[in-house]
Amino acid sequence: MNNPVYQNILDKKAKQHKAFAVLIDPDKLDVVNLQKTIDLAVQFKIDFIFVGGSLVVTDTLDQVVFQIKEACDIPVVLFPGSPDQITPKADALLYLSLISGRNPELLIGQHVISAPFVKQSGLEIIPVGYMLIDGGSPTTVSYISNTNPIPANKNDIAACTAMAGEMLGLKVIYMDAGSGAKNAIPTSMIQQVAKHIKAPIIVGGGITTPEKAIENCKAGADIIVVGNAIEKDPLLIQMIADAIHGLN
Ligand code: 1GP
Repeated sequence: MNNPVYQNILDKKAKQHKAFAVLIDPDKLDVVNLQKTIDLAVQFKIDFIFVGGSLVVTDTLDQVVFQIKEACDIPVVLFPGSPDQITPKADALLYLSLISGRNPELLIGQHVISAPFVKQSGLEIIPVGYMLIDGGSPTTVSYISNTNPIPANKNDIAACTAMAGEMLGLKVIYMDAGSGAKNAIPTSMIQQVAKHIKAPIIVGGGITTPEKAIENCKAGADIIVVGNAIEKDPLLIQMIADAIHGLN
């Protein structure tokens, strides 16, 4: 199979199985805490491990992915904040186009520059329409990307953006309030987007409770991503995993 991770996402969606992705920021975890997170992810049958951050300042990406791959079979998916956050050791790459923004560099510019390098990596490439939604305060992503997020009460803009992304051929839509967002994405916005597209929907940013994860899944999210809250309390992995998988 050429696209095993994407196919895995599609298969889960077809069965209406909701998935949980733990986001690991290579800057934030040392070897011991990373191992603890991996062990919990295995124990509670996490579906995907996303690796990345909007500001990866250390050079540990390779090492982090290597450690995860050595320890488990959970698919490792790169969620890069910039084109240099790529390692062939991962299973797949979320190839992000920041479709909520109007910064040409993040819509296509950086992709052109890094294309040969990305292709050479041999990674499974998953084209993703990345939509930043206002989470109540400026996030690293909005600052670094120099783009405005979609206002949290503009469901129609979110739906039209997602529709356009899907029609352009993007395979997955990622709705993100940004890491550590004060407010997670409103349920009504997820519902509205889900009503208008068939592509799988990833939702993340500011999700800190199992209740919120369930609410988002019911609204139409296919994959829930949690990073920040788990860095603070790794035991949340069990609670959120049980909540999401309890819906399946
Ligand atoms: C951020 O969607 C991810 O890009 C996860 O956000 O760190 O707030 O869980 P949190």
